[in-house]
Parts: sequence; C-alpha cells; structure tokens
Amino acid sequence: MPHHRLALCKEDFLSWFERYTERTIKEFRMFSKEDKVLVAVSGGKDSLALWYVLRKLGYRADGFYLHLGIGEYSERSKEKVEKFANSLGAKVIIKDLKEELVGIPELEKVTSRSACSVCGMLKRYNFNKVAKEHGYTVVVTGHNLDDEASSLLANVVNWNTKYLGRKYPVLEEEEGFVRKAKPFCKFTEKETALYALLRGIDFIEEECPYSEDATSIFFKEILNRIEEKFPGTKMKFYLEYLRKVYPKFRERKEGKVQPCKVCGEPSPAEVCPVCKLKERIGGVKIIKDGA
Ligand code: Q46
Ligand code: ZN
Repeated sequence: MPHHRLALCKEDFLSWFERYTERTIKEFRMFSKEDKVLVAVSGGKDSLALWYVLRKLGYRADGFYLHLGIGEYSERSKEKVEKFANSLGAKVIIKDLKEELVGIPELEKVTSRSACSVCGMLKRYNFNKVAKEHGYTVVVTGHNLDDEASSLLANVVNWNTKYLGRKYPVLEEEEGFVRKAKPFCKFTEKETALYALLRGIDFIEEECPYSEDATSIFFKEILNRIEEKFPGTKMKFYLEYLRKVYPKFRERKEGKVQPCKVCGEPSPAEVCPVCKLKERIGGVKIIKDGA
C-alpha cells in the first residue's frame, strides 16, 4: 500500500484495516457504540465487509437490503445477504421495491431518467424511511475512496457546487433525515476487496447489469490512470477537498425541505419525487388494465 507506505502480511492487514475503520469513525465523529446503526447492504464486497467490521468492533449494526427487482442479479444478491446475516447472527431488514412500486427495469422504461438515477433516488428514500421506522440513529453505506473520489471528480468537472456542499463522510441528522456515514471512505476499492477476500466473506461478484453504463466507472478509470502516473493522487484529491473545499460550500443549504403531504418524508415540493413516481406508475397500471 504505497499511499500508506505500508507492506503488511495477511494477519497484520486484517487488523490494520479494522483499526483504521475505527479511526475513521472517530476522526469524523460518525457514531458511537450507543448508536443503532443500519448498514445498507447490497450483497457486494464493500457493504458486507463493512457490516462485518462494525460488528467485530462492537457496534450495534443491523442490515437493510432493498430488493430492486433486477432479475436474477437481485435474487442472487438477496440470497448472499440472507446467508451472511445468518453467519453473523445479525438481523437484516428486507424490503422489496415491487411491493410498493415496480422494479428498476420497469421504472427505467416509464421515466426519462436513467436506471441508476431512479435507483439512487429510491435507495436514499428507503434507507432514510426504513431507518426512522425501525428506530436506527444512523445509516451507513460501504462507499470507498474510489467511489467518493470519482463522484467528486464528476461533480467538479460539471462545477456542481450544490453537491460540493453535501459531500462529506458524515451528514448530520436534519429535518427528517437521519444521520448518514461512510466509514470506508478512506479505503481504496482494492483494500476493501482484499479485506473481504482474506476474511472469506461470501459476496456477490457479478456487477449489477446497469453498472456498465454508469458514468462513475468512466471517472474511476480516469482516476486510476492518474494514480498510476502519480501515486497518492486519489487520496490527496479527496482528503484535500474535505479539508479545503468542503468548508467553503458547506454553508450553502439546499432549497427548503418540507414533509411530503403523502408519505411525510422530507421533500423539496408538496409531494416528494417517490410519491409522484408511485402516482405515475399507478396511472400506467390503470391504463394497461383498462386496455
Ligand atoms: S444498483 Fe442501482 Fe447501482 Fe444497479 S441500477 Fe445503477 S445504482 S448500478 S450501485
Ligand atoms: Zn412522499
């Protein structure tokens, strides 16, 4: 690990990884042992490894899996999550998108948005809602340094300043939003993959079928090319942003938020985008049924 100036054997790497996670949690004051932590798990290496490490460190961490209705991929990832929860002896909450709406493939067809953009919106909405319904004080996700640095780059390229004020490893609880944290934000993708492999975590290796189109992959590749030429850039790009740029944009609050008059979740308008989507899908269904 040249960017840490470390070369470790298997056992030392595993304990270094766990201590470093604890250090990151404390550095950004993400949560404490008193918190009830909900880990958003997808069945992939990052989220399952995060769940494992948090429980090993003594945090009260349960899992939440949102079934996205993406064919076999969703079925297989759900099985991995259930098996993993059993092996941990931990609780996992499972919610199926189809119970309230339809799956991502159907949603992609009826909206003008990409599958990933609708999916991201529904994940954020459900993580927040489910956490509050079950009394969790913080939602954590397995985002790693590659995820954070690549989305930062994509937003810098577009000078999306709104985003720059919201991008931080911990977002405090506010107006209907629970606290959110990313304890793996300082690990590269290689490091989390290595941890999951060395711990023998049985994660889903196949990618979501939509991920090939994801813009984030393009920006990750660009960052990896820069990293090859200038080692340490990825970490520096992200950490220096947190230190120098984020404080300048942090004050800029997003537009006013109000409780959605249908579901009560925080919303930029009277009715939140998810309820609008439900209304629309309902309409589509009625037309189809009547046809
Ligand atoms: S699950 Fe959802 Fe990802 Fe699949 S549809 Fe896109 S956002 S790629 S992390
Ligand atoms: Zn709503």
